[in-house]
Amino acid sequence: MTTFEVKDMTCGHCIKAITQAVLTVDPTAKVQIDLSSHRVQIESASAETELSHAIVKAGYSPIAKTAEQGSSAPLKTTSRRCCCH
Ligand SMILES: [Cu+2]
Repeated sequence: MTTFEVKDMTCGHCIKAITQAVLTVDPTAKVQIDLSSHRVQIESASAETELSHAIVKAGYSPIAKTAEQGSSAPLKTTSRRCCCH
């Protein structure tokens, strides 16, 4: 289970975009998103870096939440903003 915090995920469109991005990397992945806490939980055989790259490509800033090291710095996003902005 990989958990990301995605602060710039703000609406249903964001959820759809992120889910699509993850499924592009791994079509068998299970994606659970909690909009109020900005959490994206992914059950996938793919590496965390692959999943986070896919989310970044979709235009968001995922922060990996790993048990060992807490949170890492957000990855640099492209200039594209969330669909709501
Ligand atoms: Cu949105």
